[in-house]
Parts: sequence; C-alpha cells; structure tokens
Amino acid sequence: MATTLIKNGKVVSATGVIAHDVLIDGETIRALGAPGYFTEEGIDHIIDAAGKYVIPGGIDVHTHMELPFGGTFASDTFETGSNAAAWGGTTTIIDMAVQRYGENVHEGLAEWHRKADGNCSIDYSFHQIIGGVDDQSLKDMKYLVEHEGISSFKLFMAYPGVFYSDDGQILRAMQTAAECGAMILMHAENGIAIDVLVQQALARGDTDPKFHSYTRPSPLEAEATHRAIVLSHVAGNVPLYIVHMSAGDALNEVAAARHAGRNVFAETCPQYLYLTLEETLGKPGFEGAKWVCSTPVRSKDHDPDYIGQMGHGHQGDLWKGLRMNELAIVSTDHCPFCMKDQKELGLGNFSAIPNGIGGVEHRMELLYQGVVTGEISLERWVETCCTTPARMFGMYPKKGVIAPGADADIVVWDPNTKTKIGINDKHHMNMDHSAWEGWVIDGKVDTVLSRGSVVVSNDTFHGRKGHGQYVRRGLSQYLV
Ligand code: DUC
Ligand code: ZN
Ligand code: ZN
Repeated sequence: MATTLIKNGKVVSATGVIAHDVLIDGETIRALGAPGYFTEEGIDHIIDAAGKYVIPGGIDVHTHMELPFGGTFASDTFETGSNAAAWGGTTTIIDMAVQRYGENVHEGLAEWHRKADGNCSIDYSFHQIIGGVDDQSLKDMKYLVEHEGISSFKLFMAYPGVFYSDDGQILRAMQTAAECGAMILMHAENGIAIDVLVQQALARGDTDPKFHSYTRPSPLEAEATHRAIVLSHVAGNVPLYIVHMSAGDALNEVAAARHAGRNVFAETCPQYLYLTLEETLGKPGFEGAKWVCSTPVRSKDHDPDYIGQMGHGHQGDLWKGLRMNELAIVSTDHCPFCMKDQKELGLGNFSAIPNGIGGVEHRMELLYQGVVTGEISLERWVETCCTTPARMFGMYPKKGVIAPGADADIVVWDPNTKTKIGINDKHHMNMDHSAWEGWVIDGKVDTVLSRGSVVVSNDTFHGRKGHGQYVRRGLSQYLV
C-alpha cells in the first residue's frame, strides 16, 4: 500500500482551519499531525501544500449523467462527467438513476449501474428517481433502502407526462419513505400551472429562451415547496430535501419549516447564486438556450408577484440562506447539453429546449468566490460543498472529512492563483459551450486525490477509468 504525506498545508474543515500534515496509507487517511510531526523517510509520495488549503474532496449530490431528456441525452457520460468533476475538485457524485411511469425501478437502477460501473474516475452513488408511483415502485423503494444502499428518492411536481407525480402519489411515496427512514428529494415547481403559462406564451408568439423563465415564475416554486412541506408533514415528518432552489420566496417556505423544527432541507446551485435572467436567457437570439434549466435562472430583482418579505433579490436571499443554514448544500444539477443538435431542438420554441446546465466541474471553484467576496466563510464553503453532503446522504465519515479512517479524498487548493473558465481555457465537460465562458475567478484546484490516488495535479489528469467505486449509502445523518 503506497503512503502519501501532504505537508505544510492548512487543513480546512467545517469547524476550523488548522496547520496540519496529513498522512495517507493506501486509500484512507491514517493520521493528522502538527507540521513536521511525521517523518518523510519511507513515504512513497510527498505533496507540498505550503501556502495552500487542504480540504475534503467535494461531493456533488445532484448530477444527471446521460439523462434521457427532451428527446436527447445529457451529453456527459459517467466517464467524461466524472473526469470533469475531478478536474474541479469533486471526488464523489450522487447521480439520479431514472425510473419513469410504466418502467420497473430495478431495471432503471440496473441501467444506471451499466452506465456508471467501470467508467468513473471518482466514487459515485445514486439517488433513485421515482417517475411512476404505484404499488410495485413503492415496494421497490423499500428494497433499495434495505439492499442497494439507496436512501433517497427524487419526485417531480413538474414535467407532467414525463416525471410528474400528483399529490396523492407524492403522499404515498412519502409515507413509504417515512416507514423506512429514507429522504424524499423534491423538484418543487407547479408543473400543471407552468404548462398552462407555456402554452399561452407560445400562442402569443413568445418563443425565445427567456420565456422559459417567465413561464416558471417564482411563486410557482414557492407554492410547490410549501405543498411538498405540507405533504411531508402529513406523511409523518418524512425528511424532505428540496433540490435546485432558485427563489427567495421558495426559500421562505423552507426557512419557516425549519424554524418549526421540521426535517426540511434544501440545496441551491451556482447558477442561481451568480447568474441572472437578464444576463443569460435574455441574450439576443437563441444564445440564451445555454442557460435553460429548471428551476430557471431568475431575474436580478424579485418577480413582481413575489410572495415574501426579504428584500435583496433572489441571489441575496440565497446567499443569506446559505449563511443561515436554510440552504444546507450547494450542488450543480449538472445536466449538460450541447447547443448543436441538442439545445437547437428548441429553435423557435423555448419549451423544446432540453433543460440543463453543465457545471459539475466548476462548483468548488465558483463557490470559493463566495469566500473571496465575504458571502460565506472558508469553513462554510467546505461544509456546504463537502461535509454536509456526506452527512445529509449517509456517507459520513467515510466521505466529507479529513480524519483518520476516512477515505483519502482530498483536494489541495491554491488560493493564490486564478482560474479562467471557458471552452478554450479550463473546460473538461463534454459540451460545446460553457455557461461560465470567460469567467476569471480566484483560486485553483492544485491536486486532487481520490481514495489515495492522484487524479489531478500540475494541470494534468492522472485519473483512471474504473477507479471510482459505487458508494452504498446509509440513512441521512441529520436526523435524530
Ligand atoms: N432540471 C434540469 O434543468 N434538467 C434536468 C432535470 C431538471 O429537473
Ligand atoms: Zn429537478
Ligand atoms: Zn436535477
């Protein structure tokens, strides 16, 4: 078993920053010691992290590799997507395995294993999408919790006819999850109302990409979030996790539920923290299609019919939510589509643009900007991007922490160098454009280790297809 010593770095955890050397034995962390504590003699590999941060590998709990959607497939395979994740300091992903109406849950899961197994350079796990709630899929949910290491299920209040579940189906799935201690992940948007607004916009001739966002106003995210919270209460306080939260008024609902002591959690994504409708979807012509995703990128200011009290625009609300732990996690909802032949399916009809932004590579880098600008602390960066994801989804302390016995998933982060994102700069996702084209940001991924093996260093990829292992997860560790 090879040994590695990371020396002279500052180890950042969710609770503090300490100068520590880190000794790795094979795939796991053996010990932390004061600088110089470990002898270098006989160590196989030494990494000098002087002037750098040493953080737990990032965990992106929301990705869609090869998702069939909108008449095409998300353009990253597990191989290209996991490699891109590693380039950005993410060492574990939780992807969304798919079951649709009329399909068998076990077959959906088996298909996801076929796509991922043997192809990933970093570790991976799955949530299971339940797109068809019925007696059989409810039974299968229990089986997955007990035998497959899948303790979280995503339901959709949007996309009628595709992934949508009605309130009765949602309630039944929540009751089943409550029985086995599993978490319900919710895509909270009122899809029935959205479909009416979409048809009305198209009938008016409003076909440009920006109407994707205008037809999904934030009150319809807030209403669905509220309804999901009520249903989760009726279902026995089942743990509920709202995915890709984009709006201040939806966040108010989560904050109120949390204030009432409920098992309600939420995530947001970099696109909602940094991008505005005006600067992205609102670009002339069809270019805005690059940023068509759901929930949508929102206006700089609140919608005119915003329901709520906060006064800082959606982005200000979300940053505050991150600081206040109303938002527990930052994921990406990585769902990449090329402009050519994919996004172009929606030329002349925004509702036919495949929904999704590719971002798995840039989450750690982008969120670090919140540290630079003072929106969050260094510790909160690590907490929301590495540690809470592990605890929320039953992987701690194997993942999410630099501690003896944990997997040696570690990122050496250089705060003194800049990163330029763009198709001809730093860009490793399988896409013909970047949602972050031209962004020059502070900090840089220096070295990435996955279970003790160097995956990225010196701007070179050393990862190996098949190194990544499937992670069986336990129940959420945020529940008493
Ligand atoms: N949202 C997206 O943007 N893409 C895929 C599915 C989803 O919910
Ligand atoms: Zn979703
Ligand atoms: Zn998603």
